[in-house]
Amino acid sequence: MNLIRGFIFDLDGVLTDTAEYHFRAWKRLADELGLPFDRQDNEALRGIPRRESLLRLLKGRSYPEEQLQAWMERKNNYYIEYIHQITPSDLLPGARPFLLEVRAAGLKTAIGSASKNARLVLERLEIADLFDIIADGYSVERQKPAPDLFLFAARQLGLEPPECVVVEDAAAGIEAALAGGFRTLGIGSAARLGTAEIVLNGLHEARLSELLGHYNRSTPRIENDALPGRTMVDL
Ligand code: B16
Ligand code: MG
Repeated sequence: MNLIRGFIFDLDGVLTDTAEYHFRAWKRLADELGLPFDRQDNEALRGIPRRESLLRLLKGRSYPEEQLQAWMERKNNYYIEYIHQITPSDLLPGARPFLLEVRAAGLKTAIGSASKNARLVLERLEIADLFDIIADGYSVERQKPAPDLFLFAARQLGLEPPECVVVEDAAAGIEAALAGGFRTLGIGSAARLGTAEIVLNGLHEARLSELLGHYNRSTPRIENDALPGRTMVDL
């Protein structure tokens, strides 16, 4: 059995909540294009890369590549405008203490985010120095739900997938982690993340010793089949 030696954190939705800023930026573009877009539509874009998000917003209608690029750039400019407002107070509850606890325990830490703006967000949050490596929207071609980004992160850390816990808020991210053979910790609703080994409402509920106790004494497949979406209380 592999002991846990590292944690790979998704960024948006796990360490900070940029979903609101993505919503405002997509909404502004959608309004300009006269397209419907609400918060529910935005929820479905969690963890989904920029291009795929735009295609969903356009509801399958096809446009020339230059037009798509121009709209993506416009949305991203709006998004960057919003994320410049981010400060360390935008870290989600429990994020910093848990990161510090993981590092103090001698475990490795990585970011595994689909976002091309991940570095800027980490700088604004003032936590870039808490990660050994950063895997972001520039690191691999195939995005979540392909496992490539997390495999890239594990390789950079010098670890095997079963030695890493992937912490994710998106179904596409949990799917990617499971496809790569990683251990999984879902953040958010169990309805959305039921295939994760453990699901918590947020990192404020995470207790490292209990999590390690769980991951280090079990194998992922048995847990996934038998105990989908366990909470900290069940451990
Ligand atoms: P960008 P994560 C994802 O980040 C977001 O959840 C998703 O909503 C966004 O479209 C994607 O990054 C791409 O972001 O436009 O900044 O490159 O959850 O993987 O950290
Ligand atoms: Mg996310």
